Amino acid sequence: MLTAKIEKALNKQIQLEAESSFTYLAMASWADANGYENSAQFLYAQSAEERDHMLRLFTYINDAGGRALAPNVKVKNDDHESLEKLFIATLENEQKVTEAINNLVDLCLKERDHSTHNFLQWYVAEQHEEEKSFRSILDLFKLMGTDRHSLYHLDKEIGNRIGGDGEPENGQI
Ligand code: OFO
Repeated sequence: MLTAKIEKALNKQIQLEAESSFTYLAMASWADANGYENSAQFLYAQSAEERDHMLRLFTYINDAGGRALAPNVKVKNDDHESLEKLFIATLENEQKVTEAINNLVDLCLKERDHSTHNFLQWYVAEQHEEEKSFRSILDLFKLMGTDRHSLYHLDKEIGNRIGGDGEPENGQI
């Protein structure tokens, strides 16, 4: 049984996962429209992963006797100055999500909700992988540079990461 506080906090996390999903969808579209086809595929897959994260929360809340609420998502279809800037924004987004997960875990300890605490450990590990994944993409920009030739190869390399360890596996289109 979930306390009202935990149920509310889990529903807030649903909102955040949905926002991540749509943010990556908007980013994928920008990448697609700007000729970065492989990065676009990577981001479409990442968007699908975030939707899965959201659905996991739905199932958990409802299985625990609560009620998961469909999120109300407003997403900006931002223009990005460069592919590198776009990936800087992805890492910042992941860091924001990690902080939210950490706060949720703290709340579970405070409320003595060991079941939800246990459930959230999957998200703790996932956030570690996702931050690692986006950080390693940003390292590529430093290693390879950002001239046109480098960007062509960089985009290919990002595409190669789809389905690799800790990388997006679902939702390739
Ligand atoms: Fe949902 O894992 Fe990232 O944001």
